Amino acid sequence: MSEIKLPVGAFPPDFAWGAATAAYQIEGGWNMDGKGPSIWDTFCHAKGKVYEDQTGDVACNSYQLWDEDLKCIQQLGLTHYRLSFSWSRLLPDGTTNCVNPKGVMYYNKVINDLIANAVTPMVTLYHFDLPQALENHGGWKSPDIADFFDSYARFCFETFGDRVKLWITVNEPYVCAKFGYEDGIFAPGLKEPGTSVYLVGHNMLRAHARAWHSYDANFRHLQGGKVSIALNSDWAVPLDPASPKDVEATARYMDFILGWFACPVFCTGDYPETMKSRIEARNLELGFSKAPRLPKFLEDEPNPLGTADFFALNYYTSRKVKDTSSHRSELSFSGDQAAEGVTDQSWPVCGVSWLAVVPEGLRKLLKYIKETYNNPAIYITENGFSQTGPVQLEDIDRCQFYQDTLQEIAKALREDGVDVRGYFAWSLLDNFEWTEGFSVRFGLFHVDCYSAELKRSIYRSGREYTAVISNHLSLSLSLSHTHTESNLNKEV
Ligand code: PNW
Repeated sequence: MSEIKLPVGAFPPDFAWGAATAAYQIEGGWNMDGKGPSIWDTFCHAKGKVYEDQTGDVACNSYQLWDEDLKCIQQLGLTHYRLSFSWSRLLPDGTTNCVNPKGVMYYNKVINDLIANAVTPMVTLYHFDLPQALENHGGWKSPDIADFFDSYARFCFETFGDRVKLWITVNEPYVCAKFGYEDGIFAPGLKEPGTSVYLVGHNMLRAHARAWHSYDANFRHLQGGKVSIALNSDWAVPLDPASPKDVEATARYMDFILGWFACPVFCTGDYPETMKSRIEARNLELGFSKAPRLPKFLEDEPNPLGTADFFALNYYTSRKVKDTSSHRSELSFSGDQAAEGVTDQSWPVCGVSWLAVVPEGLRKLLKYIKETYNNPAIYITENGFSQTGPVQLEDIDRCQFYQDTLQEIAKALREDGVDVRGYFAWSLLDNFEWTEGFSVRFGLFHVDCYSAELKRSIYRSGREYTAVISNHLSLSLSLSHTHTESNLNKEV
């Protein structure tokens, strides 16, 4: 077996080696044991939304097959596992008025099994699956959502925080807001261009800030954990580096994806100037004078500034950016952004068309985050490579991808001095890839979601990742022995 080769000592001894999943994508059991419906149940059950009308009703059936997932985690030798809680499995109507004991039991078992196997859990509270009952109340567009989310978060800190020390409040507010409310391709499937996207993003930041402050004030001194928000970002470079307009558009592109959330949390407590000025200019241009599209953070509630104990980054791909500010367009997010991202001919595409494979973009993005957001501790909470068409367990191109990506992270650590603390491969398992259903596979383990057994089979990339982790751990162990020995010698 060929092996992923990495420079000796490239990663710090306590580096987190993880894999990630999300509740709706793997659990199934959509209406079992008292779980309430979520917006993804509703979205998939309406026909014509998802590839071949597939649903997450069963998915990998991790709700009943957790023991099988645990075996996969053990086989890989992960030090960390990132999972998400299904809000409506714990709180069927979204509120703490009614707690589902079976849901609490399920996640208790998962967490306890992980810890018993020396695997550190990282838990995401919200990965796209809002309880339908809260959607009926106005969902993420309602200002009340921050209260509901805060109560849910407190409930989770109280119930699981004695054992869970790494928390993510919201996964990818950009994707939730843009795909769910602008493009309508994710639940709840609304197409309200140029308006709801900002309101939803804003309420996600408000909800996140509330939950972080709750943790900080009530749980941190007892539990000693860390709380953040997972932000997805492309890496962007100007299409024509000699064109000042493309250069400016590239900065704007980054601000409209990453800065939108990272600037309020890590820099200023407010949205990037580029966003504020572009949206203002477009309002004038289009004669839009209704309520402000980009909401303001109010003085009388917790500000997002400083509400992340580490930087959680999901990176998948890169783009070349061209300026589109002279294009005519209706009210829309992309009209505000006025920057279009295209892929380079030389970048291979894996599986889905949006996923150009650009591992060196990750190193550049890490350096950009270090420089722009005040040198935070960074966990790469998602990164992966998809496969479509016939299943290939000998996924050599994915092996190459992990090899290249880990090399780039090693360079970021050693040459650029970026404080990278861990890496979570997306994903532990092939799973329900949202609008693409089961047609797109990201797993380190293959799961045949069309068969009743839902057997897990390791890909070659899974075996190679295992070797990387075990090489790293044995090296760190032997280094720490030498250290202790030399310390002992000194003391003598
Ligand atoms: C992430 N894009 O979403 C999610 O956090 C995962 O649940 C998902 O399975 C994974 O990436 C792979 O897609 C994204 O089109 C979905 O740019 C789409 C995009 C980015 C992230």
